[in-house]
Amino acid sequence: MLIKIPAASACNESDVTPEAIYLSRRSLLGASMAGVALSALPNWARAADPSHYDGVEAGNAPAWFKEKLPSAEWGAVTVEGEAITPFKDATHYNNFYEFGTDKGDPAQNAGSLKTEPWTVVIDGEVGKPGRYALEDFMKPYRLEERIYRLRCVEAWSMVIPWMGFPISELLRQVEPTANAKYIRFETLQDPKTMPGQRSGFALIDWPYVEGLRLDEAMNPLAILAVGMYGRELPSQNGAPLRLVVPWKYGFKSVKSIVRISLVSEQPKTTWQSIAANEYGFYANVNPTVDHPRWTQARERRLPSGLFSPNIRSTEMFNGYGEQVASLYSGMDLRKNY
Ligand SMILES: Nc1nc2c(c(=O)[nH]1)N[C@H]1C(S)=C(S)[C@@H](COP(=O)(O)O)O[C@H]1N2
Ligand SMILES: [Mo]
Repeated sequence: MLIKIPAASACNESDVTPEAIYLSRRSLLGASMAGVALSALPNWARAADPSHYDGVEAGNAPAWFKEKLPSAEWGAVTVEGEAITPFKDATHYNNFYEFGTDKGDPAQNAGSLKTEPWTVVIDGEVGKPGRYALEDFMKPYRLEERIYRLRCVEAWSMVIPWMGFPISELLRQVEPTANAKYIRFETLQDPKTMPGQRSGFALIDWPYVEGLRLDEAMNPLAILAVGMYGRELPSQNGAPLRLVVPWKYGFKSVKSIVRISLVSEQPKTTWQSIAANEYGFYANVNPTVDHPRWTQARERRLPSGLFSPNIRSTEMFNGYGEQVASLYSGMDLRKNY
């Protein structure tokens, strides 16, 4: 008798294209996950030292990054008792629609991104607006390693050792005015090097935009990252400068930032503009508020095999409630999803 085993691709999200289409599939996958027992957590944690990360592909770090490495604070924030996702997975399973909508597309295509020279504009409601070469923009900051969970709205997650600095330190430099209520981040728009911006397929009105309330941006966990796994950011992970807000769904953590604006009104953000009923401005990780088409109570911690899925319960605020819950006291998180 012939036993039918589904081809790996039949259940592999990496072969699905726009998030919208991928999402309709999620409900099927969600149903099949319902009966799966939670697998045991790996109960080992690695020392936070870049030499301990296996399989890290050597990069080609700019001089300013190399100069900052010796004074970096390793393991400034860590995740206890959860394995760090292998470098290979963190760099080959990506969402970066500027380079294509398949999970493998960014690794394949982001080589065309030119990160040197790179300019960052600071504007809007600030005392000190400016336009900086990245190496000048970075001068005031010491790098910290922040090992954070990353929970995508699509219900998969990773643990990634980022290198960056708190946004609060940037805000101290640029001096927001009394009118500044939100911070808005914009990704590079360059159809010449970003093939996803040349096709209308992703439904995105480029450039990709994200934002935070000013008090969220001031929270010590909110960082701007320039590296991961002890090296500079690989292009597919949002080189050379990206946001990381670990208590929110991954789509808030905008990549390859060229502009940071302090604004008085809540910015119009990319995924909210595409489907406001599915993706809110807040996008706090919340296992009790399901996506309209699938549960957010569980997640696949990558790497996760087709036949031995590594499923775990999703934590409120992605496990960072102690640090961030007070930002939302008195707010209805069911409405403000
Ligand atoms: N500019 C831009 N930023 C982006 C995205 C994108 O498509 N474009 N995808 C987001 C989503 S949905 C996630 S889950 C994270 C993924 O980050 P990673 O690939 O480094 O894991 O990046 C976010 N930042
Ligand atoms: Mo995501």
